[in-house]
Order: sequence, then C-alpha cells, then structure tokens
Amino acid sequence: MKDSDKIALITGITGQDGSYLCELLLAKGYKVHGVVRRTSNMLRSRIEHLRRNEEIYDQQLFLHYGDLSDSTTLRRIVGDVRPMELYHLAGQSHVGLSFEIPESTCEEAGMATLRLLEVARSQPQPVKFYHASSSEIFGNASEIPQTENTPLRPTSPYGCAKAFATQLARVYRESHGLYVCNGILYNHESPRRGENFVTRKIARAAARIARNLDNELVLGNLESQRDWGRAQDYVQAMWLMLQHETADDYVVATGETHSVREFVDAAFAVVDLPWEKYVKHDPSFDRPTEPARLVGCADKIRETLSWKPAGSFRQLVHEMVEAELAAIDPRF
Ligand code: NAP
Ligand code: F7E
Repeated sequence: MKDSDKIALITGITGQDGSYLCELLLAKGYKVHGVVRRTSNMLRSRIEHLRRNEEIYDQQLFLHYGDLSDSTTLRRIVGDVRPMELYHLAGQSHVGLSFEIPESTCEEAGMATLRLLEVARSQPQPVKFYHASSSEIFGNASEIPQTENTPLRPTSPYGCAKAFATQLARVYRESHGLYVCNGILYNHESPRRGENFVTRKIARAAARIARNLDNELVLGNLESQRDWGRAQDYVQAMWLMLQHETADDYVVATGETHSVREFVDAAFAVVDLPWEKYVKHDPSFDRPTEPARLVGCADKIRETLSWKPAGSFRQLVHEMVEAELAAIDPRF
C-alpha cells in the first residue's frame, strides 16, 4: 500500500511528539486523525499552524474530541476512523509530577493503554499499534547500557505505569497476535518540549536572562544524568517500527549521557553568560527517587530498521536556546 492511502490515528497529537509525528505523516501523504481533549482554551499551540492551513485541516488532518478516561468515545473514534496505524502517545508525561498525582498518571499511562489495546483487538481490520513506552521502565537499571531485554525496575509511579503498559503490550502481541510495538524511548527534546521539563526550562531561562527578562534559574538536582536525543528523530523511529513486517520492541536512544549541569553549561554558553551567577537550587524540584544511570543501547533499531539520529548534544542545546531567543524577538 502507498503511504498516501494510509490512515493514522494519534492520541496525544497536541503534545511534543504528537505534533512532530503528525507533520511527518502528513508529509508522507497520510490522512491523519488526532484525539484532542476539550480544554477551556481552544489554542493548541503545537499544531495551530496545521489547523489554520486550509489545505491541510479537514482535508488531510482531522481532529476528534476524546479523553483517555472515556473508553466509549475512544471506541467510537477508532471504529469511525478505521486507522491502519494507531500511535498511542497521550498521557501525563512528567515523572516528577507523577509522585504528586500518581493515580491519574497510572490511569492514563497504564489503564488507558489497556483500554486502547482492547479497542484495537476488537477492530474488524488489522490495526498496527504503537505504544509510547519509556526508559523510565528500567529505573534502577541492572545493567548499563539498557537493551530491550533489560529487566524492568521502575522507580516512579510514572515508570511503574509505563512498565505495566509495556508488559501488557507484549501480552497482547503474544497472546492475541495483535501487531503492537513498544518504543522504549529515552529522553528526547525540542523547542516544543513542555516548559516544566528540565531542558526547555534551562533553554528558556538562558534566553530570558540574556534578554534581561529574568534574573535566575531555579533547578533541582544538577548531577542527574540523561540520554538526551532530538524529538524529530524519535518520531521517525516510531513510524519505522510500524513499517516493519513484524511487531517488536525497540530501544531508541543516543547511547550518550550528559548531566543537567552540562546542559546548563552548554545553554548559557550559547548566550555567553556565566551560569554559576544565575542558577539556584530549590529542593522542591528534587525527586524522592531518581533512576540510576539510564543510557540506551539502540543497536537493534539501527540494525533492523536502519534508524539514524541526526545531530549532537551541543546542536540540540543550541537549537533549543536559539528557538527561545527567536520567540522573544523574531528578528534574531
Ligand atoms: P507531552 O508533550 O506531555 O504530550 C502529552 C499528550 O497527551 C498531549 O497531547 C496531551 O494533551 C495528551 N493527554 C494527556 N492526558 C490526556 C488525556 N487524559 N486524554 C487525552 N489526551 C491526553 O508528551 P510527549 O513528550 O509528546 O510524549 C509523548 C508520549 O511519549 C507520552 O506518553 C510520554 O509519556 C512518552 N515518552 C516521552 C518521552 C520524552 O522524552 N518526550 C520519552 C519516553 C516516553 P494536552 O495537549 O491537552 O495536554
Ligand atoms: O527531568 C532533573 C530531574 O523532567 C530530567 C519525560 O519525557 O523523559 C522525561 O522524564 C532530569 C531529572 O525528564 C529540574 O530530577 C533537575 O533527573 O526533564 P525531566 P525525565 O524525568 O527524565 C522520560 C524518558 C519520560 O518518559 C518522561 O515522559 O532533570 N531536574 N532540576 C529537573 N527536572 C525538572 N523537570 N525540573 C527541574 O527544575
């Protein structure tokens, strides 16, 4: 089948990954359907440019109201849209917040995935299902780097919920023969990252301090290490997974780790400021528990699906700070 005959459904289309994935699929000629929640504010900033484009909106891109807690609506949407590919990305995605709101986090990341797997299983046509798993399932990882076979030892409510959903996806693949892939993605960032994730928070503060709009950046643990990649590369990996003949699980990562301190240092270097003067510590941003060193081995997806990430850590930091500077003053 040609890509231009394909229909995809994305949950979480308004999020960082959903918006990039939507653009990728539209560029391939897909008809893209997205599930959006009802909010008091109609502006959906990450996909607003697509919604305002008359050649795209309601021609190639269609939005449907739905919520992960509302299984009758989800079932109706899937039944009406009849997607060939279902990318399930929606849910509360902040690990730190999952300690504050564990029940809704587990409902969204765990139970909602089960509901959607059931919906996919009951469709008359085959549905290829992508589940947005996470490196957080490895938590206190028993080995470095982690692979698809590393045991699951999550250290946060978010990680527990993703581990539950990851195992369920495997069970549905093995017991019901459903085509379902777990993308075990390590942190991936972009100018569209939510403002309360550490990379965006740092990039935004560096730009605002440089333009005299702020005078400090308050952070938690500077020594935390993460394997940070580019979101645009990671949505390409999601698509590649569903193009393969057989469903499987794949780690998607750069294989490199950097500390929060290194990210701060690189971001402030872009605006040529000494970060030590502006960065303060507030223990309320520390987490009750942090995963051990999470670093992924992406050999399987590189070898099987020829996935290749573009760009380095320095380029990512640069891109994020430049985007913040441009948002303050588009002439730059
Ligand atoms: P994000 O920017 O936080 O986007 C989350 C999306 O889920 C938004 O579209 C949000 O809608 C939607 N959503 C949340 N709760 C919902 C609900 N109850 N009903 C319907 N929609 C709901 O997350 P992301 O960074 O794009 O990540 C996408 C997925 O990958 C998430 O499942 C995340 O846990 C997982 N993941 C992300 C990373 C990463 O580094 N980014 C790594 C591994 C796994 P609103 O716009 O209305 O809030
Ligand atoms: O934290 C430390 C914090 O919130 C990264 C999600 O996409 O990736 C993401 O989860 C590190 C942590 O991302 C602040 O303690 C210090 O060690 O940007 P983050 P995360 O928790 O790694 C995984 C793979 C996902 O699946 C998730 O959906 O940075 N840190 N100071 C801070 N973090 C935040 N947010 N804010 C701070 O002030």
